[in-house]
Amino acid sequence: MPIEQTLILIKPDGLHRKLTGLTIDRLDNAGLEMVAAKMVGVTAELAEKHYAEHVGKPFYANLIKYIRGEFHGLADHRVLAMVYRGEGCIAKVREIAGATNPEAAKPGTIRGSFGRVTTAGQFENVLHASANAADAAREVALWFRNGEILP
Ligand code: IDP
Ligand code: MG
Repeated sequence: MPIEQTLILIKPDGLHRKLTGLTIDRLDNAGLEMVAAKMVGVTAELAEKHYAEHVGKPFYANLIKYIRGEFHGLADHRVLAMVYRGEGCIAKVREIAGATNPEAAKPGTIRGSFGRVTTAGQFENVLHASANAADAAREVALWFRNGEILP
């Protein structure tokens, strides 16, 4: 398996519910290595670039509010952004994260254990993890500059 990099975001619900440590612990125990990390204030522009593929979907407007912390009262619209590196890292992190819809995610995955679907139909699923190699390359470049990632 190739050595890959992937983008992980601890979303506002994950920060609000203090699930950062648990998430990092699970990634550590899967043998994956953190090679970059920073708190980021998510501007509307960054949120819209990150979620460009979802423009026009019924959940899009709330998705932009969600990733900017507007449902969780977070100061500065913050998320924790990280890059992980390792063999087959992209698929491994998706497996640890679980399916997009927390109701469908396997028990024991982060989303399956801790995600929720709100009464308004919003998926609050704790973390973002790049879905494939093309997304990972685009997303890592969107959130981090070269010098911020360990060589
Ligand atoms: P992913 O985060 O597992 O890659 P995507 O399909 O890329 O899933 O969707 C991005 C984010 O948009 C999801 O993590 C979730 O927060 C939200 N989302 C996706 N599909 C729905 C939906 O059908 N209803 C509400 N929110 C959704
Ligand atoms: Mg996605």
